[in-house]
Amino acid sequence: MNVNRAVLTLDEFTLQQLRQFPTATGELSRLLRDLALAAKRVNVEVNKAGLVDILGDDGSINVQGEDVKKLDVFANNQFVGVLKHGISCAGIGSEELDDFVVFDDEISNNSKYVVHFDPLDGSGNIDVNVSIGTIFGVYRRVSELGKPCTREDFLQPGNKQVAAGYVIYGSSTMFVYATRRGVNGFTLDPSIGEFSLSHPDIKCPPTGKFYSVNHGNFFQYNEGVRKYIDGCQRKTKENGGPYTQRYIGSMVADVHRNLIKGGIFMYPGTTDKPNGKLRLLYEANPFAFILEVAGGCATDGTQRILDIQPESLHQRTPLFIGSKEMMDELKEVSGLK
Ligand code: AHM
Ligand code: MG
Repeated sequence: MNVNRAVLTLDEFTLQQLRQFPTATGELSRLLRDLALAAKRVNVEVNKAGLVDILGDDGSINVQGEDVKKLDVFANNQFVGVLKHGISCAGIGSEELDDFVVFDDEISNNSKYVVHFDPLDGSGNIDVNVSIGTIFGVYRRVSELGKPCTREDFLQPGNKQVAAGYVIYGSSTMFVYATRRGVNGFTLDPSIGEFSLSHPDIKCPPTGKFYSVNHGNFFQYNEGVRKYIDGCQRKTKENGGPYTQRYIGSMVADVHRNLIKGGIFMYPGTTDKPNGKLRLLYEANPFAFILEVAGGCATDGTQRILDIQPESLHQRTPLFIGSKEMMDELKEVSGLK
């Protein structure tokens, strides 16, 4: 029977991939299935978020604020829960938690992977109905199997990721993940409650028209970055322009658009915050991995994001990421590396 790959579910797809490696254990497929399950649960709550205004006590800013925070915590609990109760993950690092969590039970101690995630990125956007997302990076542990995982497992550079992905809770809900073999996108089909393959083998166009940056910080960027942004505004038909500036303020949505359509996303260091805002382990690294597999690249301005040796769970990094040719031009104009 001929299976139309456009309707393969996420589980079917990962199993199909697995069949090409007869020695594989299926642990990564299970891990992805666990993450997709948590994503579906979060999706249900995110979709109801607007009702808070109707159902809340008095609709004051305070109540809304607390509720938005609760959704962050809810999302975190869902992802921690599926990974802890699954059989593929030895421990996690999360934006929501102060420190790494080592699961330390018999099954988890024999699991191959550790996962970093931001359970609900861009959550400041919830109360205005703008897309938000989940971001994750998966690493093979380096510590001895059979024992609790260690700090060393969590502090590996991004080039050691075996998989990375994101979920976008937008006009539709998508689950996109990359392994070294490719990037594939799945859209949630609400009628069957499954993620179905809608964007096979995603490649980031080598160039595009979108540049995404917080212009409000313009005068806090260094001279090279300002020069590049100035150049983006001056692009004409003659040199690949004109460009369009698009900045949602929700990294998952901004980078997703640029991945599909071609573009560049920047969160540079500022005079106030030299390392910018974004976090290395669960924001920059997963996207850097995905973009590189798709043909793009990512830097902190001095080196490849994926080569940074992490020192702590919540460390921040400047981030420049996107289509290959636009990144080359950024480096040329700004003097960044
Ligand atoms: P968060 O982790 O607190 O949600 O912040 C991360 C978000 C990114 O999704 C987005 O790109 C960035 O913050 C926007 O920040 P700014 O408003 O400073 O431009
Ligand atoms: Mg975040």
